[in-house]
Amino acid sequence: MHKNQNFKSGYVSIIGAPNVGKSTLLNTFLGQKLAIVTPKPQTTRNQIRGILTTDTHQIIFVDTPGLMNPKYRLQSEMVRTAYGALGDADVVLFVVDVNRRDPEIEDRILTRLQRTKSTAILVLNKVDLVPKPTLLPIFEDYHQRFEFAQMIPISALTADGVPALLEQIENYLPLGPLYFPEDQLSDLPERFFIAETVREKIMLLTQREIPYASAVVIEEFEKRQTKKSDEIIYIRAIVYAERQTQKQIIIGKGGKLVKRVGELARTDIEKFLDARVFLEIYVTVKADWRKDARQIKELGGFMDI
Ligand SMILES: Nc1nc2c(ncn2[C@@H]2O[C@H](COP(=O)(O)OP(=O)(O)OP(=O)(O)O)[C@@H](O)[C@H]2O)c(=O)[nH]1
Ligand SMILES: [Mg+2]
Repeated sequence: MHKNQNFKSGYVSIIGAPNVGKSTLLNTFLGQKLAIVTPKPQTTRNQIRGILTTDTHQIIFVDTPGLMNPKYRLQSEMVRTAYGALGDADVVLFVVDVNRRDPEIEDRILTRLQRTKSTAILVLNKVDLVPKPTLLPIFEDYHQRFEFAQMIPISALTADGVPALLEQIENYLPLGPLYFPEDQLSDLPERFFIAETVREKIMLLTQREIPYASAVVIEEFEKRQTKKSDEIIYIRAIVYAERQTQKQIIIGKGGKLVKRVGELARTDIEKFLDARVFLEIYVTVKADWRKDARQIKELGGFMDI
């Protein structure tokens, strides 16, 4: 399967504060929606690996949870998970939002970067939101604080600058084998992405604490034949809330909200699986699951996959 002796491959970790556009960037690199994206911070809870293979290289991108000051157990697990992606990275993309900077978190991340051997590239994201001249002092500032291999302005949303960034990443990749079959998009199971899709819709349709107190587990995922012997994929998702009141809000009046979650999620899942889907969603309560290490593993589930 080795294409030629100049073939390059490696791990590229995407880190940064919450909401800076890390998951959007992963999706733009892949040209496909893999990681969920919402306007709310702390959307991503796990390492999301996406594989990009061309004739000359294979890159395993690792999207991570936003780095923050953790206030409860789930958040400390998210931070641990994010820093965990620094270890084996050949290249680290440190993503910042040029429109909204967070000096305290950035300082902490730079201190961590000092200790890694990986090539560090500064990615100035969301340049579509600011006038060009405002970028110059930002470049200057980072230049003083850390020796980045490159500093590259992009818009993950419009893909502006992303091809140039990809070219730089390729430059810093080591020679290496094809780690995964060339048509493989991720090494994570389909169930994970299905649960994430349902969680994305809940995050989008609910407010305040509910987006953060919700978790989704896929209990059943099975191919079935309908009476007309068409094939349909039957999926049962369980949504966990921390309180009875949250559960009621997620269900909504007459089941209206959960129905909408189901409709939106099903459309995305059908696209993702390229199949017809029957999606059933149950909502249940698991009090304070975000504070309990074992439950975080079960419901947030995938911390170590
Ligand atoms: N205007 C603009 N918006 C962007 C850009 N990149 C991302 N966004 C928006 O920023 C918000 C957060 O994007 P995400 O990709 O979820 O950010 P993230 O860094 O993965 O966030 P966490 O998972 O919470 O750490 C979403 O509303 C995106 O649409 C960009 O280049 N320009
Ligand atoms: Mg994210």
